[in-house]
Amino acid sequence: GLTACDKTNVKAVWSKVASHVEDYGAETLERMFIVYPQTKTYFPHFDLHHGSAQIRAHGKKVLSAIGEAVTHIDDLASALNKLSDLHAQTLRVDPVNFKLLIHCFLVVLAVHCPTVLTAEVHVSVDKFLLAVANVLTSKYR
Ligand code: ZNH
Repeated sequence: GLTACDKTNVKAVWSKVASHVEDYGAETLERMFIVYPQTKTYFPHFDLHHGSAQIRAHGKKVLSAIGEAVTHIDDLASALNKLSDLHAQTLRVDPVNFKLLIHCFLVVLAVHCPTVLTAEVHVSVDKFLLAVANVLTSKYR
């Protein structure tokens, strides 16, 4: 599980991310679609070109949801309950894709917040995002 130190590290990172959720979210998704094109199959109804308003809006939603999870880091299961239902019952995103999204987000953090993302903080953020992904995929069966 997440240690007290992990939680402190994640909150410190989020203080840098919170005012950029749309930009960082869009960049995360754009990287994911380019580097792992199989992830595009979940978005047949989206305009996936560079600068797409749909990508920006969706990126903002995803990172805002992660921000909510940071706020409720001690109770991820209830904070993400509705999103967990949506991903399990309606979207049915293969869990492997969460790792791809997490990887792309870590790259975005490394690009935009290089001084914050020490190896130790990287570990904490990775653990936290895996915990979020575990909740979102916990109702699959
Ligand atoms: Zn998801 C949706 C979050 C992952 C796919 N998402 C969504 C939303 C949110 C989210 C917030 C919105 C909801 C509403 O509207 O209500 N996700 C999220 C998160 C994560 C995720 C936080 C991680 C961590 N997803 C994911 C992945 C994928 C996805 C990996 C694939 C690849 N999602 C999705 C889809 C959708 C969503 C498809 C729907 C969209 C539209 O709009 O249509």
